[in-house]
Amino acid sequence: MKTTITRRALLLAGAAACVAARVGAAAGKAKPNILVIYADDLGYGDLSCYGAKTIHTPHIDRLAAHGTRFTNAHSPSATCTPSRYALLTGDYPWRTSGTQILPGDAPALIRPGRYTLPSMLKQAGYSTGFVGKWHLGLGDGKVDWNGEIGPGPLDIGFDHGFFMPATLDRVPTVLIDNRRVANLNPADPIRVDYKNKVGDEPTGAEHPEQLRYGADPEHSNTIVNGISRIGYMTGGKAARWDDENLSDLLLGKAVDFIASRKDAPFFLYYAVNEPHVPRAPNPRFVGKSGMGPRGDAILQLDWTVGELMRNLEEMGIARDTLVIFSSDNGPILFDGYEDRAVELAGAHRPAGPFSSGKYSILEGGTRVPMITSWPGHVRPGHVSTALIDHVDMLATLAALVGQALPRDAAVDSFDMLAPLMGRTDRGREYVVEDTKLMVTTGATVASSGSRILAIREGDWKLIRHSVEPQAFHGNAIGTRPQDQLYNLANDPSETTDLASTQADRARRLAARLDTIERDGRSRP
Ligand code: NG6
Ligand code: CA
Repeated sequence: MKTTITRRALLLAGAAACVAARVGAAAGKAKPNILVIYADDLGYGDLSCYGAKTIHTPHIDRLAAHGTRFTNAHSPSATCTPSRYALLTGDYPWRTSGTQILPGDAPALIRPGRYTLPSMLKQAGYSTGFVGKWHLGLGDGKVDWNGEIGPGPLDIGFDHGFFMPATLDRVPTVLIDNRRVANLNPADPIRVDYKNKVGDEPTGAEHPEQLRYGADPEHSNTIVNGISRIGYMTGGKAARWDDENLSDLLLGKAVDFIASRKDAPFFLYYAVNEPHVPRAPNPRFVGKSGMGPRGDAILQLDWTVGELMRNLEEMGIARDTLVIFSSDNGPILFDGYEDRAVELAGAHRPAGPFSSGKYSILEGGTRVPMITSWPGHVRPGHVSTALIDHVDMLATLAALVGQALPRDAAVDSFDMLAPLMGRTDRGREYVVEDTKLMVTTGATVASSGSRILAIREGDWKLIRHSVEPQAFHGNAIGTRPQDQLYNLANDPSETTDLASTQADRARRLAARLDTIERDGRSRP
């Protein structure tokens, strides 16, 4: 008798738990694992699921087939640091003046104690990991690469980090394991300088014959693995990454993190490098795209995504994991290195139907591929037209895990959970697009260009006037001394300026952009 009651009680309790779990999920309080895969300079047109014909990305296409693919997703900015800043803080990057492409020795941009995407998830009980490209600054001023490095990811909510300080093309070309450079031999200390040469290692400017491909003056400082970089470094020989194997190494670290945390909810921010310059994919991808190193790097990225998904399945957690795949800014073919990306592109349109790409205020700068997937939760095989921005990730994921945002945090982040799940195509009413150019002086880049903003409301887009240069590394910036107005519904490549024929609309949009800027916040 006793046994029966116990069994019945257990059954009832079990059923109640199931219902509670389902109710919780319906109320947006489920706690899936969250895997954000953030590509670097991948364009809207670079994937076959987004219409690329000459490049095939079967693994990412499969993610899209099982999930929702967005056609109106925007990165917060047309360059890396500002987009990542907004992704992690929920604030528009242009609200803070120093939010621009950072040198490899810049201090931490997101200061300790700041409310961030990882700190929010940590409060919600997640273990929080970061693997890959940082590029958000480290330390308080001058970083000592031979000691404890901080503040950094571990001080803004990540409890684990294995990462590159800045970009593939910037020194120091070493990896940081939590707070210390990995594999550093103390007898061979690292020194870094962005102005003057340190040590006696060859530079690209002095020894172009040692390079695997030529580079422009900004990328012609210290040579590491036959590739000249931005900035000078010496020492740390054993700690330097090996470009061809870096992607595999980071994948291994991402999988290790997942494997060690898979029994409780985890958040992994996996910031891959492909197809950012310098492109040096693993030999198993070389020559496979027919488009040179850039295309081969995209194949490497696709394979990497496939491996991650395979690992999630093998660990039995694919059904409990929300995957969000996107890119930090639009594409660029030539970005300082003569790797023949321009010559070998053929008919490939890296920004798809949009104009320009990275650095640009035109749509190619920030209209990026974005795919979400979570079996049983994200609508499968759906193509969503919802307008959404990576700045929304903080409020959206907070809604998912049931965390309330403090009033003064994530001031531009909107709860886009329903569109993220593919439940509705109603997204934001508007997004603000952003870019900030650099002024180059000799071998150093002095980031002092002005901020260029645009507002997109529905199909309409207003680009605010600016006197910035017209092109950077071959990509049109899209600025003019007067405001420009485009209707993206029938003019996605922004060729017909309607500012004078629709002056009222242009004025109204310009005023709205001014208000969003002046108010200091846009989240209600
Ligand atoms: C620019 C570099 C470019 C790239 C970019 C950052 C020059 C002339 N160009 O300053 O090669 O490194 O910074 O790219 O130095 S991003 O994707 O991280 O924003
Ligand atoms: Ca980038």
